[in-house]
Amino acid sequence: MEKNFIYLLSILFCCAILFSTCEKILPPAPADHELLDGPISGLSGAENARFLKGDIAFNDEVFTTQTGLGPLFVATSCGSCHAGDGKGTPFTTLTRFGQVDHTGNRFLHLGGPQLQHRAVLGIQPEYIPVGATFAKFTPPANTGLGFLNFVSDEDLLALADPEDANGDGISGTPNWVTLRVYLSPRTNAISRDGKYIGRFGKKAAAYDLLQQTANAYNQDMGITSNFEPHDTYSGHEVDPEVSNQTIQDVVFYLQTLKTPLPRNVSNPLVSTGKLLFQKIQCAACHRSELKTGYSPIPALSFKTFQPYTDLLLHDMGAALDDGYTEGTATTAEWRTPPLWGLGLSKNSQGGKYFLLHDGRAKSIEEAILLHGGEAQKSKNQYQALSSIEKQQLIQFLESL
Ligand code: HEC
Ligand code: HEC
Ligand SMILES: [Ca+2]
Ligand SMILES: [Ca+2]
Ligand SMILES: [Ca+2]
Repeated sequence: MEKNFIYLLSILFCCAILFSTCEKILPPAPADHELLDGPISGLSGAENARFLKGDIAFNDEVFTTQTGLGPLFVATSCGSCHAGDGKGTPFTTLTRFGQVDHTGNRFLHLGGPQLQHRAVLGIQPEYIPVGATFAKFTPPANTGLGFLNFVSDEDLLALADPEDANGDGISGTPNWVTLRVYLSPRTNAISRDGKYIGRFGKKAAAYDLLQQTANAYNQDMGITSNFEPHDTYSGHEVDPEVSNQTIQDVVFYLQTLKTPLPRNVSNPLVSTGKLLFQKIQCAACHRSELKTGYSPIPALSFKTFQPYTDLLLHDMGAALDDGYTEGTATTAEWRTPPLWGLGLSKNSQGGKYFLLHDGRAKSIEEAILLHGGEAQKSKNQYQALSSIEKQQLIQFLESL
């Protein structure tokens, strides 16, 4: 009897511990304005249904050997790296390798540019060849991509200043990329020497969301399609393992993912911080406002939005130079990342910040302090702010 009582007590005690630790481990369910996954408003019923189909393919479809996984791969589903469509962590990085000069990638015959460090049973995974330099990439948040996709080339070129004609030390340039055979140029596309303006990926080397998607299936999961039919292991063309329809549904899903909503906008610290952001030149690259041109999706057509990017490449200095090039992007050049959703990025990063292309910055301030090159002057101005002004600027960034 007494034994049983002690037994019961210890069970109760364990439960209490379990519950109290669970409370600490499980964050409270996020409110709607804190969620990134969800469609933009203004979609038709048919468009919403298509969004859902893409959502399922993106988040729920986990590939296995039976459904075509590999033989070389990095992960088994889009959602495993892009959880909740938020930013990923250093545990979900991709590695790409090449060399320091920008003569094209000399390691393509050795599995470049992307490393597949996993393989199905009986196949040797890849390793980084001797002599290759490499960069690590954390997954970006996939929010508001449709808006970025439908900004006109003309608008982007108007933001570029390759020769720094206005002398502010900032010279954004587009990444001019060769179109994959299955891509067609967007409405009113501008081309130079047969190349077009890339806008997705951390070096802006992907032309559009179709390229990004077909490439991710192929390179990240070893899933071939009519668009990217070559098996990454054998190099041979093989039958498609994902349908055109599914790829197009995923593209539609990415295009119609909503934009993060700013929070605490009426807080005076936040509005002062916003003014400082403009004043110390952050907004010269992190452009607060862009607009879309025509889009076949009416909810994306001719809209103004606040992404805090110019989608252009900037030389960020020696500290961020990984010795890896992509398209016309040199080793120290990175595309300005959109800052919308910055304050929410911790939600998908285990409550921590992992910022910059490889997640090396553990706080917003650390990310700013790693800015160099074209952003050196702006960084200096940040360092010259009073500690109260720094707090205001960071509160503004956290409100995005
Ligand atoms: C192994 C992890 C991983 C998997 C799996 C993965 N991604 Fe990504 N994704 C990344 C990383 C890392 C980047 C940044 C790559 C770059 O900058 O070139 C990225 C970039 C993107 C972007 C560009 C966003 C932007 O802001 O430019 C899109 C869109 C995207 N992924 C969609 C997908 C889709 C669709 C799938 C599944 C078919 C997928 N990803 C699978 C890691 C992953
Ligand atoms: C010359 C253009 C330029 C200027 C000026 C600039 N940035 Fe950036 N910023 C970038 C680029 C490019 C990156 C990405 C670098 C990388 O990933 O390695 C970046 C990254 C960031 C990040 C990390 C975002 C993320 O998602 O990882 C933050 C935060 C940021 N900048 C804030 C600022 C602030 C605040 C200022 C003003 C003090 C500023 N930036 C000025 C171009 C610029
Ligand atoms: Ca396969
Ligand atoms: Ca490879
Ligand atoms: Ca300039």
